[in-house]
Amino acid sequence: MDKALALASAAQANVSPNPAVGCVITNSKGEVIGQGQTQPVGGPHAEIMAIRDAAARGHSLVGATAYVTLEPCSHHGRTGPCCDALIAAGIRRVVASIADPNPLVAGEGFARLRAAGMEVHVGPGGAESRELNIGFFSRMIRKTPWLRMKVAASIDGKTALDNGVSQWITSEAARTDGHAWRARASAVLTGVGTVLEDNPLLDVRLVESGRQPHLVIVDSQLQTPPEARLFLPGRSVWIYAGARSNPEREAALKARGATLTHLPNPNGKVDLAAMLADLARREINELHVEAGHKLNGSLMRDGLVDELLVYLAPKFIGSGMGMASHVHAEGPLTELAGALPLEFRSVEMLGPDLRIVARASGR
Ligand code: AOF
Ligand code: ZN
Repeated sequence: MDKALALASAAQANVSPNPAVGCVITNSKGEVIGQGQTQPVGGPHAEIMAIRDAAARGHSLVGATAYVTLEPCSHHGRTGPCCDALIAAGIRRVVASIADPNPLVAGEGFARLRAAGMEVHVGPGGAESRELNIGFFSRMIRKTPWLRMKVAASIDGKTALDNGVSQWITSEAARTDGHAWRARASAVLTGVGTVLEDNPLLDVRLVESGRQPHLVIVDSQLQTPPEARLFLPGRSVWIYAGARSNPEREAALKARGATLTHLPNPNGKVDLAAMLADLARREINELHVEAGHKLNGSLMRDGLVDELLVYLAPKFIGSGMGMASHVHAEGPLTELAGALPLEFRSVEMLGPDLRIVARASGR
């Protein structure tokens, strides 16, 4: 199963909106005779790749065991059911890490395998598989993407100087690592403030990647300039606006290929929770946020942040902007008990910087 998990992990950045799955098939002596991993969307699943691999290597699958990091699917999606392929191949036993939370599968895959007389064992690697596919599980179960907020800050928590200068607080090593996290996300989210200030690309370029995440912009008043650099060939840009319409600007942005959605809250700004639900409907699993202190603050205040990816540079800035502002709707905190509770998941050195992953308590 460790090998199957490693295959799944290697597929992770290429398979959104599908979960990354690995599959290893062994013969009755326990020798590996086939292996595979999920292919980019529309392509074969891990089990099919492993069955094909074994066949290409001339092995019979009769009586074999398949180790797979997710319940084999039982439905006809973009591809056919893996269950049927495993049964047809003559496999005798399936060891799976965890049930598929997709309501179209959700136990039906295991039931079908058992009905065909197969031995099914569920559990090994379950936590790891779920972690690899945390966005997929979030979308299927909570109907909202897994929201990971990336912040680069000085050791005193500043993300920019008072004059807005923020490039570059952290090192090249930290920025490259940031691109690896962008690459595994289904989409990158930013705010129009960042677009106007930095004219960023927000694409994946510092690491190899077979696909570019979609780009989502929170733009209440439709201020995104149609000439912004972020309109890259072949990349989808989704802009969420508030109540105000601006037909001329909308036409210019659509001409650049943007998809526009008005989702106003009662204040006429973007309803962020509704936007996340909409992004889940658009099959966004992990949403990687790189925004300024205002949008960060709104996401925090509304309890929408699942995870923080914080790069800390060994620089002391002293003045300047914090990671997020207006986090507390009631105004500045007067009691520490009101602080948003997090749990540290990991801490690592990247060149001269630190990377800290923290998760909202209970997520
Ligand atoms: C598997 N093995 O490797 C993966 C699975 O549209 P489709 O046909 O590609 O199906 C996508 C669904 O299949 C996805 O939502 C999830 O439930 C499951 N993913 N299942 O047996 C795999 N990636
Ligand atoms: Zn499948």
